[in-house]
Amino acid sequence: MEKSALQMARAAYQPKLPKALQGAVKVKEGAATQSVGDQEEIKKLFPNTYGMPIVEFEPATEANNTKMNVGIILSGGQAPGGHNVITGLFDQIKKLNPENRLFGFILGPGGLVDHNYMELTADIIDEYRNTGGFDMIGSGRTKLEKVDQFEKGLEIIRELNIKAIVIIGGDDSNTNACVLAEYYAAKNYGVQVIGCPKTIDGDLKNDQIETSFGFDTACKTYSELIGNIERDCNSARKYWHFIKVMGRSASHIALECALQTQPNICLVSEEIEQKGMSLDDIVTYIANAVCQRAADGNNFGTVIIPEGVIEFIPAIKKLIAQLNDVLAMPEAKELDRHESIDFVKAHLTDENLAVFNSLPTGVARQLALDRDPHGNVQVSLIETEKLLSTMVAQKLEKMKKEGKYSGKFSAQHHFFGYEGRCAAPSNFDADYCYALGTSAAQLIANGKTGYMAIVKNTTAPAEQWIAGGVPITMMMNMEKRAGEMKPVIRKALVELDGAPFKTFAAQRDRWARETAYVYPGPIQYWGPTEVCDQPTRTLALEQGK
Ligand code: FBP
Repeated sequence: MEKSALQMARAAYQPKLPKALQGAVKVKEGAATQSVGDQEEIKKLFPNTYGMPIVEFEPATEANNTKMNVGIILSGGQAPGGHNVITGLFDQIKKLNPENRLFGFILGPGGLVDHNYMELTADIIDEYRNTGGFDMIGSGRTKLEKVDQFEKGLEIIRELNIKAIVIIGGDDSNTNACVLAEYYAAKNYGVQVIGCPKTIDGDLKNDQIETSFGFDTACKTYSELIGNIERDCNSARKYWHFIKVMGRSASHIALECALQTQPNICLVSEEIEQKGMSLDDIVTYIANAVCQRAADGNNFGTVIIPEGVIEFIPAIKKLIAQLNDVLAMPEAKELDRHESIDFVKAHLTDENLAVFNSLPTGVARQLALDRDPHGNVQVSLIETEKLLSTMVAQKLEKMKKEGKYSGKFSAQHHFFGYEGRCAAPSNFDADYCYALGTSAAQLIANGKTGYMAIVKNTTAPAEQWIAGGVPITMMMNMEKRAGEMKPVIRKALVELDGAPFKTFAAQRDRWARETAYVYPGPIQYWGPTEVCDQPTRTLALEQGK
């Protein structure tokens, strides 16, 4: 592999580890846990992995030299730092016992089922230290949920003498990790399953998980680009930039980028839902801001749009819920794309049909047809930024005719998504991921299954971070998926009474009127700590910093 100068220099970076993970560890167990909701149902579905205690690692004098081979799977969308979870895991299992071996399953969970794997040896691992991307073994979105998949996986697990599988994934993948852990435990197969909290979306967090890895780097990458656009925007003073940022459901990325760059407008999907806003309400809100700035002679501005906004508009949310039910009907499975649309239309209520018909054809088709293997609408394919700017232009035209607006409106569109998912991890993500991988190895060595590796106290210096594990069942509740109630990890949406949103809300009217842009610049890997080692504003505000 030909390497850039940065890649070569960065390979030498030694991620910082919490004190408790620097040598031998012992486990401190807390009290028994229960799930965040629907306790009785979750307990019934996970009799072998429910109620386990939270564990924390403490320094110990005696090393545990467990002999264990481990399998690793990268699942779902890429997130900066994934390679460091693997290098942390590798280094730790080799430290425990140099004979331990690490196997990577290729292209996601499908690799386990199809027996597609490679051994990750020291020379391969060294190529990927502190790099972005998931290309060491690739990732995929195959849903691990069926008994025959678990049994197929077991064949290769036995062949390679694997003691534990580590699944690096978001809420859906960790839900599946938990189901797999429960299955292997129920069958007494002696195979452990450990999860790791990944997703740039930042929505896999709760009392125990402070942040999912990748959020820090992705937000810093997008914020650099947004800052650059703001500076261009304030130089030419002739465009309104509509910038959609990733984040399938929650608006954490949009909000964090807004806190870092102070745009004129940032939509927050969770607020739109809470206020029951319609598409027209959103368009009016943006158009009014454009109009106000035009009155001050500023015919330019920036709007940040969370990728998932469309799903949070209450009327569209209702429509999607019914589409999910209709698409789950057995007859729907046999149809081609064209027939599906007619089928869907024939089964929608009048109210939902009216909303469906009011959407531009392309958007309606994407809502009805394009789903990922977990049944999620593929919001990254919907061009919300263009939809909104077109509707704002129409509204402004109308306002002009009514004599309420006399400015000029010209729009540019951007989508920041994939370019943030494989950036070289920031110091925070490099350290956090390496610590997560190390924790995962220690959870396995200490016989745990159905746990997610965690690292807490992450706004303090890395030495003071607290590492351990949390039972995955603790984060679960029952939700409707593809027409059926299923146990799933509860997604963390933006809390409207939380410090990040309140900080944004307290300033947004000023940001809308004035030009208060902040230009964060690119991620720095070497230099003053206030430049290189800052956590996200979201994390700092959530922890009262
Ligand atoms: P994960 O939840 O799997 O980490 O993926 C997040 C994400 O980056 C979303 O922000 C985005 O909507 C989606 O992946 C895009 O998926 P794909 O890579 O399949 O196009």
